[in-house]
Amino acid sequence: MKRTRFLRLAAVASALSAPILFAVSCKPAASGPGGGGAGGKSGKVIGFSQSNASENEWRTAETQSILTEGKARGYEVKLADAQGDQTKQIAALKDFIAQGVSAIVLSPKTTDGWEPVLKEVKAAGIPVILVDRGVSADPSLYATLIASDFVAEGRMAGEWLVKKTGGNGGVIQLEGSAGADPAIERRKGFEEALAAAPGLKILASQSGDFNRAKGKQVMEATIKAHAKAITAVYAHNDGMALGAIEALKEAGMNPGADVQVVSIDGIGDAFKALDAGTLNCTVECSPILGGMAFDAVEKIAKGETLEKKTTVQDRLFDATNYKAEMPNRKY
Ligand code: GYE
Repeated sequence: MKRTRFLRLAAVASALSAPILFAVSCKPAASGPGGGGAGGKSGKVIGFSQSNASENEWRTAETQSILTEGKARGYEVKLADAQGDQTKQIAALKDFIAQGVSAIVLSPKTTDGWEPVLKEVKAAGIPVILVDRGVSADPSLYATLIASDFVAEGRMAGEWLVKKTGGNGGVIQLEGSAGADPAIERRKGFEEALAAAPGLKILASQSGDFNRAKGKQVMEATIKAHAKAITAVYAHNDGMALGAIEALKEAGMNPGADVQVVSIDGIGDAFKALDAGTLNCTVECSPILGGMAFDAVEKIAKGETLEKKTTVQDRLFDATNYKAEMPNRKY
């Protein structure tokens, strides 16, 4: 591992190992429109609720981006890692209210179950900036959502696969975490694209929880069930695709050649797998959201009203264009 990368990871690891959240109450919650948009508090302490900091490299990069950007702009960022448990995330939001943070950056684990706590946050006058995933709640409860268009990502992956396979074959779909916005929407977009190719059938569709080891396990099980009928794998993130590639190799199959593998995120290891020829395509989904998140924090503090959604632009990489991009990858 290169020294700079090691230092970056070490910095994130030490931030993550900090106790969840304590003390440092700055000031009592001010009244004001808060979560609705304009009129946030002007303090410099931000609560960041991360759904699962150790889920994968993508999430490590996102955490690092938020922490680094906050520090660069003179904020204290309080990181609360919910370790994949929404109950912990809700408790963290309540802690942030008690501490009187000036804004909350929330990366929600699932779409459902947020209204009651977001109402409490709004009543405390604290604006909420959603990053990377959306929620199904009244939009007046948050200031803005900064995320990719997951349906479009799934559709791009599906259209690529239809073209590449000539619209024939058997696909295994490795889904993200149940109930998470990107899992629901990446499935929707992909299946919409496959509707145009009745000869390309989804043999099995199962959650690998956005995690490499789980992606591998699910792939092992589906190989046992479907063996030679598998001609393609679509994973809702690169981590699961990389796990699936390991499982395919161990089963004596040939990922990248006999089995087309397409996924989403565009992490560094996915580019290495594109280079090795074991992964065929990745649709980018940037975790470098710190700049946009703190732009939102600062606009809210100035009383500006934000668009309800800022869509992060994504690109598709495959054998035809990945090489030129390799030196530019930031995660
Ligand atoms: O693709 C995945 C992660 O919410 C967009 O969650 C994010 C997704 C990302 O853990 O790798």
